[in-house]
Amino acid sequence: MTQASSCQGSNAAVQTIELKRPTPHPKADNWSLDEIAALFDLPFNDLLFQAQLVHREHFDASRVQLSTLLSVKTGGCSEDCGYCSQSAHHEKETGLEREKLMTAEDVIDAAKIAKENGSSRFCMGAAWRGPKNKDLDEVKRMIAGVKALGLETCATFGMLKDGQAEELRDAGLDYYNHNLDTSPEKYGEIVTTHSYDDRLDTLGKVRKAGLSVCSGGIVGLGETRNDRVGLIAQLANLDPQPDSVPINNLVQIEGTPLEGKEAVDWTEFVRTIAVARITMPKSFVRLSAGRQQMDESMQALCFLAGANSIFYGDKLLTTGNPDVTRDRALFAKLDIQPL
Ligand code: SAM
Ligand code: DTB
Ligand code: SF4
Repeated sequence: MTQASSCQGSNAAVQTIELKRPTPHPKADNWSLDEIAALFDLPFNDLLFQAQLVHREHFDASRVQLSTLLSVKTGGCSEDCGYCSQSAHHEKETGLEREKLMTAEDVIDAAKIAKENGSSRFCMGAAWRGPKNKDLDEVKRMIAGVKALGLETCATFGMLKDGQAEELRDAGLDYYNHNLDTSPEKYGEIVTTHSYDDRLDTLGKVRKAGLSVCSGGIVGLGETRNDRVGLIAQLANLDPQPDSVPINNLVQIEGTPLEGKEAVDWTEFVRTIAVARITMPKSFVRLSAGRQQMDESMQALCFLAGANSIFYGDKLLTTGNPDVTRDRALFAKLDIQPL
C-alpha cells in the first residue's frame, strides 16, 4: 500500500487517497475478471498514477519503440472480420482494390526507408486466413532481407499451420502478431469464419516455435466495458504474457459492417491502455491504429498511461497514420526519445 496526499489549498481539508499498488511483484498471469474490472473502475487519475508507477518499474517512461507497418498482400481476404477493409466479404461495399503479394525486393526497399526514418522494427501484414505453402518462399525471402538490414522483423499473416512458425523463425522472424481483438463472448459477433480458439491455437504455435508474441485488440467495436475486461484478462493470462500488446482504436472504414459504431469515449481508450500496462507490466503496450484521429493531448495521455510503442510512418495497412514529421514534433514536445 502506498499513500498519496491530495493537493491542499489553504482551506481544503486534508484528503488522503489510498492507492492499492500492485507492486513490487504484480501477478503476471493470474488476473481475475473482477480484479481487472476494479482497475477499470478506479478514478481516472488514480488509474493513471498506478499505471505510471508500474510502467517506471520496468521501462524508461520517456522512451517509445517505433515499428513500421507494410501491407505486403492487400485485400481479398477470405475472412469476414467486421472491422476490416481487406475482407472479400465486404469488398463490393469498401471498393478496396486487391493487390498481389509484393516481391521481396520491393518489401526490402520499403524497410530501408523505415530504417532511415528511425524505426527499429518492420511489420509485414498480409490479408490472408493463413499463409499458403506456395507463398512461403517469397515471404521467407522478405523476412531474411529485412532482418539483414539490422531491423527486427514482425509478421501478421493470419492462422498458422503446424511447422509454419518454425519456418518463419528460421527465415529470421522475431515477432508474430496475432490479435485476440475482443472478449471470447463478443468475438463471434465480429468474425464468423474462424473462432477465438483458432486464434489461441496460433498464438500457442508461435510461442512454441520460440517467436516473440505480439497480441492485442481493438476498442470501439460496439463492445461493452465487460468485453474490454474480458480481452485484457485473456491477454494478461497468456502464459507467458505477450511481449507486445497493440491496442487499436477502431478506424471506421466505409462499407464495413462496423462502420457507424458509436466511438468509445477517449477516457475509456486511455483506461484500456492503463489497465493493459498494469496487468502486463513487462510488455510493450502499443498505441496502435487510430492515432491519426487522435489529438496530441490524447496521445500524450496514452503515453502517460503506459503506452511505449507506436506504428511510425504515414500508413498503417490500408489507412493513414500520422506522418513522420508530425510524430517527431510530438516527441519533441513530450521529450520522448525513440528506443
Ligand atoms: N490477417 C491477419 C490477421 O487477421 O491476423 C493480419 C492482418 S489484420 C489487419 C491485423 C489486425 O489489425 C487485426 O487483428 C486488428 O486488430 C487490426 N485492425 C484491422 N483493421 C482495423 C481497423 N479498421 N481499425 C483498427 N484495427 C484494425
Ligand atoms: C495491429 O494490432 N494493428 C495493425 C497491425 N497490428 C497489423 C493493423 C492496423 C490496421 C488498421 C487498418 C488498416 O490500415 O487497414
Ligand atoms: Fe482482415 Fe486479417 Fe480478418 Fe483477413 S483475417 S479480414 S486481413 S483482419
